[in-house]
Amino acid sequence: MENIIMITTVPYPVFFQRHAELLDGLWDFHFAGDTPCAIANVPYDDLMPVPGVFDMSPRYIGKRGFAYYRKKVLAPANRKIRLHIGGLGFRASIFWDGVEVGVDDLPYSGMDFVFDSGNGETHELVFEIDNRFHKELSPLLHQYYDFYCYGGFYRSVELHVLPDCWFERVRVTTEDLTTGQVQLDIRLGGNVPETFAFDLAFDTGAYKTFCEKPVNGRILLSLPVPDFKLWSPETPNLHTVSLRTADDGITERFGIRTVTTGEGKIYINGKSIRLKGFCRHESHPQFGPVQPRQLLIEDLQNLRTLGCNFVRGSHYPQDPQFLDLCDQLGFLVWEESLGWGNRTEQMANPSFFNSQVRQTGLMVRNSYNHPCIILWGFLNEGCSWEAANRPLYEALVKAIKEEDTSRLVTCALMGKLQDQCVLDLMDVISMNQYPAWYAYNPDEVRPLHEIPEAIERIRTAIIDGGHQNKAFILSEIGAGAIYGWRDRMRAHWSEEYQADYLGTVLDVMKENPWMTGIALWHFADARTYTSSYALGRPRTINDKGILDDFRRPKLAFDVVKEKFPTIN
Ligand code: ADA
Repeated sequence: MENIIMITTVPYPVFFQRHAELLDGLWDFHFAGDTPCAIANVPYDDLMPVPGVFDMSPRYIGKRGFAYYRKKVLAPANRKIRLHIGGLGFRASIFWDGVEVGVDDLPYSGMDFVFDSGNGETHELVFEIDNRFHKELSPLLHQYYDFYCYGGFYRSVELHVLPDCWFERVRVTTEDLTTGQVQLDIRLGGNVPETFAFDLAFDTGAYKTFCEKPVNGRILLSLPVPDFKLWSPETPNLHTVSLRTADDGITERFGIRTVTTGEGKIYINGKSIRLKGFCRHESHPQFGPVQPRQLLIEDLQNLRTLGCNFVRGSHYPQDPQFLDLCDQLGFLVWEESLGWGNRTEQMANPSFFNSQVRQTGLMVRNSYNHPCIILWGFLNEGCSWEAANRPLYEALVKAIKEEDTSRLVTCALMGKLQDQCVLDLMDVISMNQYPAWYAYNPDEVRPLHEIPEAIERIRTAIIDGGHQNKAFILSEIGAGAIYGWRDRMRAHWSEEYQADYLGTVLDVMKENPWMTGIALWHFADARTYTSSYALGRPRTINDKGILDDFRRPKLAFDVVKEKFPTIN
């Protein structure tokens, strides 16, 4: 059979030769509030789309509690079923024909559940979604986070019917840039035979048959990719590898590239590069975290126009659709697991600690084949200056390195560099700073001079601490601007102040080549908390975006667009 790569609407990996169905569409819906329903007696009285967040729809806006989604699905009797959830929030109990088959308790994470289909061909799939804040049940999300925490399906849901022995994933790791040799780490599931025969093809090449002996369900193969082309930001060449048996098939997409660091720089394929970009929330004023392709394309067009080569996916595992596009368009990505300003009390909580370790390892497994990802991060602005919290940082670095030693590890620190107790764990040092916004001197109207002073203090601390051989990323810096607010005084909240602010930041970056990278905070305005903290967030929006939430450019857009290309 020709090597047919199914062009599906879901991101890679693509499965073929098995029944793989997208369950997106309209589901039966009922919102129950604080009192959960018995699964058999849910009074469905509405419809809701998947993907979609019910708490942004007018009837349920802002509501928190138990929400029930139901869909009738067809699946053959007595087969293994794989349910893939692209990402939801906060948590969901999953029921198949009234029986609980799993709990998805990792917001924004792609998760798989494998279970038996049971008798009959028509089945009832129900999700009981809970979007309430709860320290034990949902330890990864908190009301005080500076981004709104939605309830519903953030990404697509797929249902697969599995063969007796199936392909889980195939991880592809670059081994040699000169020969195009890659390592294939083939992961199998189900009843794995002692000897496993399969066909393998790169790109649209001919299939070749292999017969290997799996060890613990894994097969490692090192093979050169025929007619290989390297992946880089300038030449984002991608390859695919397809594996098939008589009753299953998988196509993974990958890029042949290396990312390394040394002497204070980051190298792609041995060539040093400076990272110029933005932090980006998955957020839209009407659809929340659900991202139609149109939005993804528009955001990446804007980033390209701004002269960016880099995106920090803040502050959670990213939509694989977005990562696929970054692969194709040659953007470099920092992907991080979910965390925001977590303090010692949370880090000591076993439920939080374990959820952090689980979601961080899962993020790496899910995103492993994206060449765009060069940095793994976690615990944004966590309490990294108290030694008591070091064990969690050590556990997260371990969770990453156990899955992937081909990329760099960092995390966005806050506070003073001198106070940190985790720098030795980081391949790259990253810090968030907001001089002249959360200004040091409240008596000044436009304290822009604080920007070069703050960056010079960081430089001094790096040298004094002996860290000058580590690359440094200014992982956040920015100022708020209310879209449409123009002010002759060019003071806080005006578009003018933000334009002057970011212009100053990029002038400083241009004069300081030791700054390996920058991620301005942030790309587009995004809804945030609706608590008392909101007094610092007009309209409950984090409006430090260079575009507003509808992607309308502010004055600063043209300033950054002019300056980024001059920084090399
Ligand atoms: C922090 C945080 C961001 C955002 C920013 C701000 O650095 O990491 O998510 O909250 O501050 O706007 O103050």
